[in-house]
Amino acid sequence: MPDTSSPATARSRSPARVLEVESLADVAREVERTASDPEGVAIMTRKGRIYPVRLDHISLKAAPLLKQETLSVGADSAHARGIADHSVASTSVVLLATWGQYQRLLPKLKRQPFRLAEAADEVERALRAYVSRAPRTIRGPHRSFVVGDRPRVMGVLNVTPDSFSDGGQHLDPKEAVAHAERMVAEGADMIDVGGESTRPGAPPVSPEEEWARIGPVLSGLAGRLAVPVSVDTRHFEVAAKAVDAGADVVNDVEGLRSEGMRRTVARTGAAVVTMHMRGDPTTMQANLVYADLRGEVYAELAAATDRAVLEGVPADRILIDPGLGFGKSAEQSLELLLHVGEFRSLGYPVVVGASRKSFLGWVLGNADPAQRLEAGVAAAVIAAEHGAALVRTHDVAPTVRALSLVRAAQGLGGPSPTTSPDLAAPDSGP
Ligand code: HH2
Repeated sequence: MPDTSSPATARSRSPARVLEVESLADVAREVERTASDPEGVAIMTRKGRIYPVRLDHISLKAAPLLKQETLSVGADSAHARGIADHSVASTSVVLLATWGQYQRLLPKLKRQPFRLAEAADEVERALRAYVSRAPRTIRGPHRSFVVGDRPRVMGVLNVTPDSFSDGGQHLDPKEAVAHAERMVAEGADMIDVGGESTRPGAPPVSPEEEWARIGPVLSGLAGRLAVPVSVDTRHFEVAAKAVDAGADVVNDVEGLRSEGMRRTVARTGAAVVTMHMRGDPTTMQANLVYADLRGEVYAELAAATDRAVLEGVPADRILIDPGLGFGKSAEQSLELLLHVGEFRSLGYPVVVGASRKSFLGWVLGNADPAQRLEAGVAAAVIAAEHGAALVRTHDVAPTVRALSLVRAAQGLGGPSPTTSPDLAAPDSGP
């Protein structure tokens, strides 16, 4: 295409405008505004946006077949150059297709050998999960809560002497309860109570010590808050006692790695935030090498949640978190934040904790967590814009105010009546 983008180039009478469309509903609205035939709106909407989907471990036999099938519906798929000369045994693939093309492609793939049927099921599942913006009610043992209706805020209550940004501030149970009430008054939708710092290099705390810190706070909060309480712990003994004391959510920064924790969560009926971290806080920053950061974090969260579901944790009580700053460099945390919407493809509500973290300090060139407020709020806005359901923050009031703008922006369009994102719907269009 010759470059005619200079403003000096003579314009036609009708200047062309590139449209910003994120969802199929956005596409449908733009098509409708042309006063298009109503039947045509649905057909054309399915063509209006490409959903790139990544698959790994596609075999040498399957990849050319996949390419052929995607081309046959007018789409395409990228794979390793070595597939052509058989110099690789398998490849990663990026499918490049519109919704309508997937509607034709997936049934074809389901009839193909070499595990392409399985791949088609996976793609279908990911696409459905990714586009779904339906609110969900999550049931805890004491109360239910809704996510996905608007970006929600989890207020941090660290009852520790050494947390990286607020250590020692809420050690007195009375003060801690007052701080929780203050955060709820500021608009927090959940309070996350923790008794162990998990900052890089933090010394581990025994379950007994941890409970001694948070037990009195949880008792003090019981029956006082209009929002659910979550307990930020790696210890199943602490999680069990906290649920008994009124917590509805277990926030496990070790991502349900421990069998005891999986059993406790299944037995108590708690909801659970499954966060990604390699190693533990003393070791996690020692090895920051990922061949494919987002792919590996995603696959490890998929494995962790699959295992939990197999062992009795209901899928509709699970939330996931990519774990910014936990075994990630600043650049890696930023990459995860900017692509956090991808994690919606797993089908679980996504939690993001960026507040005051060192990757913000890296961007700002400052070492003081107290100087990271605006960047933390910006990170919360980015996460919410990308569809995070819950944002974990120390700075509730400014975050709630900022997210009310995201909520307003996301709510402006509303769903389009003519768009069905159902992949199973027969595709009448070309
Ligand atoms: N970050 C921290 C602790 N818990 N839980 C989830 N789900 N996601 C997070 O990003 C996350 C978390 C670290 O922050 P903080 O609690 O303020 O620090 P410390 O671990 O030093 O107490």
